[in-house]
Amino acid sequence: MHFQLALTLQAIWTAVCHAAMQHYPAAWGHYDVCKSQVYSEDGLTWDYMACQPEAADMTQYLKVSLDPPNITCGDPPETYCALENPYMCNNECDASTEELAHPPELMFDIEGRNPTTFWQSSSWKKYPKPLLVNITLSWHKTIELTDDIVLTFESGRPEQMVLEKSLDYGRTWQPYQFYATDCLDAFTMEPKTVQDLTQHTLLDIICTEDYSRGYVWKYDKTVRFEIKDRFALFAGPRLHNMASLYGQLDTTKKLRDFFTITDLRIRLLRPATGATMVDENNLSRYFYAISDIKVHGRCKCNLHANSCVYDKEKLSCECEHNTTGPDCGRCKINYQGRAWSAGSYLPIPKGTANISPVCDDELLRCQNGGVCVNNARCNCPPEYSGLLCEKSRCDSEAAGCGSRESGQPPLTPPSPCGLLTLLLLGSALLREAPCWPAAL
Ligand SMILES: [Ca+2]
Repeated sequence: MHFQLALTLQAIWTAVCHAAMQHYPAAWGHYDVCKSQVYSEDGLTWDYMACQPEAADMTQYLKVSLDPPNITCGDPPETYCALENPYMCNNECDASTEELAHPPELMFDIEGRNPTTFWQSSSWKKYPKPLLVNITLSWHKTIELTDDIVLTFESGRPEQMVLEKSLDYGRTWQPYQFYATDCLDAFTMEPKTVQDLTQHTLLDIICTEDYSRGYVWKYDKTVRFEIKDRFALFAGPRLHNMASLYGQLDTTKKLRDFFTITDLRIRLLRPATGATMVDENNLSRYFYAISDIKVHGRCKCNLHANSCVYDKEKLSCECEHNTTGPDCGRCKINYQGRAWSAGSYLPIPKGTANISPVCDDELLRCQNGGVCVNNARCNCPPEYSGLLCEKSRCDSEAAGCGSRESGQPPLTPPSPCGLLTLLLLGSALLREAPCWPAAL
């Protein structure tokens, strides 16, 4: 009867586990579960899976800095004229008056307000010396871009600019894309668009004229770096085949790194002039103003975390799979028996945590002849029990060694009481333990 009850409980547990398995989203791109409990022939164990945090608006977590630092308008106060109408000079900037100030934070506030809020630079007073501004966005954390970077200009889009990225916290920079009204003239590059790219040239850095042209700037204010169009080269036009993209990301480090950043830098090289000649008598028409910057991405956690926390102005992954570090980039102390490695999107459909060959808990070895199975539990000899087979079964059983004397091995699957205890206590205990006994 006990055995029947055990089977029933096992059936219930299997059903529960199966229900938990259904939690995996069928669609690619989520990976929101890092591990789940499964009941197998060997008992209750953890099933580890590749996981990653949800994509989010990353502008809430960045630090912005400008170079030159005093390039923001309003100190001293200045009056600006409209680009399309030099006689319309009612744009006043005064850093000491809140309503008239245009600090950098206004590039990241919540839009939808009317009038639009924006950062604005000083005007091009020193023409013909170039009006150069670097806007650096720093996360102090590696993040993976998941959507287009979109800049919205209120001043007319610049005639020349470069978007750059860093993967090493701003020590070195690489261009992401060049933007110009005339690519050949500005950068001696042939103009291209993202549509010219193929799977083989996806990593090419191009100069585009798509976002600089046009005097009708009031209706065309955005400058993009097209992430989704690049994803689509592998995932299809509507990103319906993310499996293909993730497969590529898994196997091609360069591709993965391409979408990974710690910092972005917008190098503004020449403001909109709206005409072939710069009007030297009215340089108050030329400046940069940006109302919004969109950067969507997720913390890079090497597929070892499904959440990322922002604490003390710092992002860090909440690591699973016995890993640690801001990016889950190394094994936890005492879990360094084997070399660290990133999780994998493969195999389809849920990916692997790569935990087995990753982090071996050297200090929690199974004792008394127990064998560690898949780094998940200790398979104890019949006469021992406990997390690490450290308990003699005779000591732990109230009835002494009755079961041994009768020559019967311990019940497999575990006794109903043991299983109930597992059900009740297992969740909390298993979180801490890489190894788990075959039976209590
Ligand atoms: Ca704004």
